[in-house]
Amino acid sequence: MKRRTFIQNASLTGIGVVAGAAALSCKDEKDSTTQASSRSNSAAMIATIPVVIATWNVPTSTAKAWEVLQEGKSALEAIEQGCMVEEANAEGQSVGIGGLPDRDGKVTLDACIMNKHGDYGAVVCMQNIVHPISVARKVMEDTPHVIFAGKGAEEYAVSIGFKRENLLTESSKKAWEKWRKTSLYKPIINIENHDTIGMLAIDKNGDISGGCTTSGLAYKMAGRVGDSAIIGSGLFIDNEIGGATATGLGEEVLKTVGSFLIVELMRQGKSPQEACEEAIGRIIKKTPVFKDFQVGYIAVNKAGETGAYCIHEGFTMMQYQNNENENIPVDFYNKA
Ligand code: SD4
Repeated sequence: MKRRTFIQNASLTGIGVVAGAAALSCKDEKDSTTQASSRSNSAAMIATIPVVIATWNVPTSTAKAWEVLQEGKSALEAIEQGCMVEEANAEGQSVGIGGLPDRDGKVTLDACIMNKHGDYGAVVCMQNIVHPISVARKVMEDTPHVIFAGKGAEEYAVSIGFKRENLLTESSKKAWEKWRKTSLYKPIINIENHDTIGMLAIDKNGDISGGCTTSGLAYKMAGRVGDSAIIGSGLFIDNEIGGATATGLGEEVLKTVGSFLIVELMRQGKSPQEACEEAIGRIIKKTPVFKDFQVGYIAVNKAGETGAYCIHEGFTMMQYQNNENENIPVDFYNKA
C-alpha cells in the first residue's frame, strides 16, 4: 500500500464513530472527505469498536482476540489470549516457543501487559516458560510489583503453576549453530527476528488494553533486554486516550520512549497516524544510521482510529475491525 493510501485509510477511520471532521488530520481534511466516499464500501476502514490491531502478519492471534471480544469479554482477556496463540506457535522464531536464542543458545523472553486502569506487569529475560504474557498478567494482578526478571520470573511462574519447557526448537537450534560459525553476522532488516507481537484492543465497553511479547533480538548478548516489556517503550496504554506498541530494534525505541510518546502526541490532538510518524521521526533525527535497522509503531485512539508507521518497507499491521481481519502494509520513511 502506498503512503497516501495508508494515510487515507487511517484518516478515514474517523468517519464511523468520531463526530464530523474534527478527528481528521487538518492538513488533509478536504482530501480526506473525497477519499472517504471512494472508500465508503470498505467497512473495515471505518473506525468502530471493538477493534484489535497487532504488529506483523498474525491473523490467528488477532482472530483469537476478536473472538474473545465478541463473547463480550474484556480487552485485557482478548490481549492475553491473542498473544498466547503466537507464543505457542513453534514455527514463529521470535515469540514464545521456537524463539531464536541469545548468543549462548538460550531462549529468553520479554513480555508485558497493560489494562484499562493503567496497571502494568512484565517479565524480562525469562527462560523455559511458553507464555510470558500470562506470567506478566499474574505479576500485574497478583503481586505488589510490576517487573520480574530472569530466574526470579521463572521461579515465580513455576510457583503459580506454569510448567517448565524447553523453548529451543530444532530449527531454531540449527539457525543458532549456523550463526555461531559466521563472524560476519549483522541484523537484516525485517528478516532478522522481527515478529514481536505488540497487540492493542478496545472492547465493547470502549476500554483499552495492550500487550507485547517477544524473544527479543536473535543472538543478542546474554542478559540483554529490549523495549518490548518496558512500559512506555514497547507498549503504553492510557484508557482516556489510546494505546501504542512497537516492534524492531528495541534500543532505539527505548531511547525515545516511543509508545508513551505516541500516546502523549495523541493526547495533544494528533491522529494515531500522525503520532506514529512523529515518533519514527524522532528516531531518524537522532540516529543517522537508521538505514541499518527497522522500527515500526502501531497505535489506536479511543474512537478506534488506527495508525502505523515504520522506517523501512516491509512492516505490516493486522487489523480486526468490522468483522474483517486484514493485514495492512505500513507506510515507511526510507523511500530512497
Ligand atoms: C527487541 N523490539 O527485543 C524487540 C524485537 C522485535 O520484532 O520487535 N522484533 O528489541
